[in-house]
Amino acid sequence: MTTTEDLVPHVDAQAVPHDTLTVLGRVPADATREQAVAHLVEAARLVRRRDIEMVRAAGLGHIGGEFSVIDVLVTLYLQAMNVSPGQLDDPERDRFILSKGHAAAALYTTLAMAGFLEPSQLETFMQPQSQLNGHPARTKIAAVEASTGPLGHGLPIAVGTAFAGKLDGSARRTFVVVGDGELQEGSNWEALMTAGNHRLSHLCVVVDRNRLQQGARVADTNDLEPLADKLAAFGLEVVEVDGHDHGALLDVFANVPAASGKPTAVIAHTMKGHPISFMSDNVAWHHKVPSADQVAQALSELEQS
Ligand SMILES: Cc1ncc(C[n+]2csc(CCOP(=O)(O)OP(=O)(O)O)c2C)c(N)n1
Repeated sequence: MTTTEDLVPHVDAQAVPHDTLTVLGRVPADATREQAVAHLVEAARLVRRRDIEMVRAAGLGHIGGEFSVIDVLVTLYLQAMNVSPGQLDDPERDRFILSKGHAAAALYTTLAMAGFLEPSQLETFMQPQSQLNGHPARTKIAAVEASTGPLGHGLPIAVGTAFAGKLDGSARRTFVVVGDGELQEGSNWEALMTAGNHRLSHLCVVVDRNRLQQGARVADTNDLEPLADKLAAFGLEVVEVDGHDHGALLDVFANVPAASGKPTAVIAHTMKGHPISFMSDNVAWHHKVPSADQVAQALSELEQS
């Protein structure tokens, strides 16, 4: 990464063209598997379109780690999780926490795609007085279950949430997404130890294993491998999956809680910036803001994807 690439350009939000998000909503209950996957693929494409426009308009954001996690978010909110906009006061709803809170724009866009936010609200992303901060705040958005941003906090909150569900004898599940770079924070391992020890079977920890963090590869910073063995040693049921394969993700999430009674750890192998050619697996795109030409190229690639 060069200093020039890391500069945040000044962007006139009014001058940035954007689409209104087409809201597809949840996968219909009577959809075949093929229809469900097609629905999720199209939703993820639309979410990525809107996300990159939002980041360009705000002049801020974390587009690389947003594009790596969007397929997971869309699969959870549009099909796998038992939660809908009318259900936010239902104690039995499934819970979701985005521990890698810097990917907030991906969460907001997915929430809008699932009907939890008005598409017009997305236009306010990171503007003064907006509810849509650069990191999600539970005091501002009803569908956000936990405020996150400082790495290493969301997973411990999720473990507490899942523990509460267990004490209640509830069937509700708690899903949490952590970044792989984030897993270098020790608080995560304390939380994982608790989850394993207390056999929090209704907890599902998804690791967005894109192998990049801010400004470096994870392996060159503090290597996590052997990650699956470590998670298993902490008492989790470990599954590895292609984090961009909606069908495979559906199967994995349908298996939570695991028959073993252990919490589930899903290592979702993803690519930062996926599927944009100039962003994919490119360390420069952690929080770089695309130029107008780069937005146009990305939108054209998404059109063809
Ligand atoms: C405690 C803390 N330290 C540093 C940061 C700044 N920061 C934001 S994102 C990031 C990299 C995170 O890497 P990873 O979890 O792999 O996220 P991804 O690459 O998927 O975006 C850092 C260091 C932060 N948000 N919180």
